[in-house]
Amino acid sequence: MITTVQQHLLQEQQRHGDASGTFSWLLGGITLAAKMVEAKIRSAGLGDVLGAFGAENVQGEQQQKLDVYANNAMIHCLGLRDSVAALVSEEDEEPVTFNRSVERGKYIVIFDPLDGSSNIDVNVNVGTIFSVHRRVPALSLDESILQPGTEQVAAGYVVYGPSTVLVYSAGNGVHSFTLDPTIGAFVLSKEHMVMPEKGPYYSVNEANLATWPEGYRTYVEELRAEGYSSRYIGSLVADFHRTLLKGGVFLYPPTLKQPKGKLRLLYEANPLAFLAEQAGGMASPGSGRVLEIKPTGIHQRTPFMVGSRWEMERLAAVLTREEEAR
Ligand code: AHM
Ligand code: MG
Repeated sequence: MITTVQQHLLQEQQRHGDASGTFSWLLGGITLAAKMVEAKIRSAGLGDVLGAFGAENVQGEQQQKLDVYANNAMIHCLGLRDSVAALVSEEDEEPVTFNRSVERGKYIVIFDPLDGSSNIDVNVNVGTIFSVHRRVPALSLDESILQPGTEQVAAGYVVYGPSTVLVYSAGNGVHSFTLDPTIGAFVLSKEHMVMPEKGPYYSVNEANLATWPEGYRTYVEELRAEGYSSRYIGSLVADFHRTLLKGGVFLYPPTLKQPKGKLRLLYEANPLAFLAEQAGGMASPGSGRVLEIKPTGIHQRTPFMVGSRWEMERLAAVLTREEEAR
């Protein structure tokens, strides 16, 4: 028999002595929103769903109509759940709270509703990324939101590709589910995924090469010399998904234009770093762990390097070597 994502979560929770089901109810909100977004994406081009919405988000980026739709779907599907104290989205400047006492909400959900939106109009994979934190009663709501990634209770993403795949971890391994369109449910496809220890690909926007710190240039040159192949989709979820399955390394180093990196700590780097570590890989902002960064703002950016253990250890060694030579 099949196992749906909801059943899988319930089993996990029972194993961990939390039988209330609150958490699986919350994840149910995310999967419902994902199915709404997937339905919209599948028919993109038929209706008036492609193209710019006509406004900019807090990052000063053009919002696409599907960005707005995906954000509304997440807020609608999660906002009705009492267990949600606040929602934090790439598309909203401030955390979204609800007309009920924050004390009733045990969880904070942080998300990028539609990652890779520059790829929508050209029919290339996009995704939804999410991170779940516990609201800590002894902390203010803002402090609860700004907990480091190590405190995530769950994280995951949905990649809208040739099939729609959900990958999540609640701290006990990484599991993937494929949307079965005939029954409308995410069905278990891989349990306890392990990122290969070493892979064949590096993935980076090489157009920025001239303005990376020296160490990253040396590192990529070394990988090239060793026969690595290059892959870059420009949708973080899709580039990460490949890295999880095939191994290798994804890099978004500091650049002249984005000295603090381009990707966002709370809803891009942290959830994917959590998944990478759960699958045996590593994630770093240049040195140390992404998950140990103490956030100072909800839309803060970070350099983000993630991948197989071998490539990540090699990166750390090259960056240290370059640092010492200076
Ligand atoms: P978005 O959340 O506005 O879609 O932007 C994030 C995207 C990531 O999906 C991707 O890894 C990165 O931006 C690509 O950036 P670039 O075009 O600079 O290579
Ligand atoms: Mg994004």
